[in-house]
Amino acid sequence: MKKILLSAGAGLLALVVVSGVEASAGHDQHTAAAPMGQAGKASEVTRTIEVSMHDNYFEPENLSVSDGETVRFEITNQGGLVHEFNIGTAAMHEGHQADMLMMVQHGVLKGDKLDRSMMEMDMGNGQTMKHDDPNSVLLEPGEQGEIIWTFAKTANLQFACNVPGHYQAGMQGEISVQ
Ligand SMILES: [Cu+2]
Repeated sequence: MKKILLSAGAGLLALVVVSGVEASAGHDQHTAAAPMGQAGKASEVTRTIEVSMHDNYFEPENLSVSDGETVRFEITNQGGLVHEFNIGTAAMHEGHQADMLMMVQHGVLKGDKLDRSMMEMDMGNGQTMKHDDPNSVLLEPGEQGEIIWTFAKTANLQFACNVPGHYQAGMQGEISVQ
């Protein structure tokens, strides 16, 4: 069976949404329908939201945005562990948790450290464990990241950390799109 190694986030999302099957690499989020919105342009940003990540919760706890709004998220990891900020539906987060578990099993993600050189390595099947999709950032303690996202009306949209155990511990919040 062909098993996906972290095409992660949006690439995975497009394929999951469209076909409901496991993806084989491929980043076709630009061609596939993207019902939850899409990567936004800096020139279209109308609001900046600061998000801080802790062990194991987000601040703020929930978000409210408008349909069509482009938001810049400035994300800071203030915790002592690696955390992710990922925009997706509940089903997408569940799928991404399997990818992140693989990152832990391969030693790419170790508690408070990310082996970024290992994320670039070919896993022997032409795929890598890269984590570079536009709907997600993965940060070590103290690191900062940014996402620019244009929202579309979506059911069950959430921001979440899919590092194993963190979602279940409470690292998830609702994004209501008005
Ligand atoms: Cu986390």
